Amino acid sequence: MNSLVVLLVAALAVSVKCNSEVSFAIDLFDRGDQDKDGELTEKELENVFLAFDTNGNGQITKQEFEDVWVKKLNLGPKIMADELFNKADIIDNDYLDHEDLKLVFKAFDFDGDKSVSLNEFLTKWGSLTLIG
Ligand SMILES: [Ca+2]
Ligand SMILES: [Ca+2]
Ligand SMILES: [Ca+2]
Repeated sequence: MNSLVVLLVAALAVSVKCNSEVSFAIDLFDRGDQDKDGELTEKELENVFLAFDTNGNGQITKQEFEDVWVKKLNLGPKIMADELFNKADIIDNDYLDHEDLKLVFKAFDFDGDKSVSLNEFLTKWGSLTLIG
């Protein structure tokens, strides 16, 4: 897909969502994009992973995910954390590890350039049906 198509798809995906949901997604992207270059790299996603892996054992349990999402970062209700956790747990074994992380990154990186742009992020995010 060329970037214009990606842009159009992103615009379509976000247009059916309410504004608060889009700004929420942009806020999430912004938190992950530590060097603020408008792209999420695998390294930046890895840092997000580390923030959730509170005991540092390389696995994020649902409990850890909920605690960080709801209490530490105050991003939303537990039910939303649960749903995101289940979507991210692509290798369905009740914890998130680097294998899941790789697949999540791939799912967002539509053009395969090893970097997730804001458009890619919004397109994928718009296709996730989240509660709230
Ligand atoms: Ca970046
Ligand atoms: Ca898993
Ligand atoms: Ca990309």
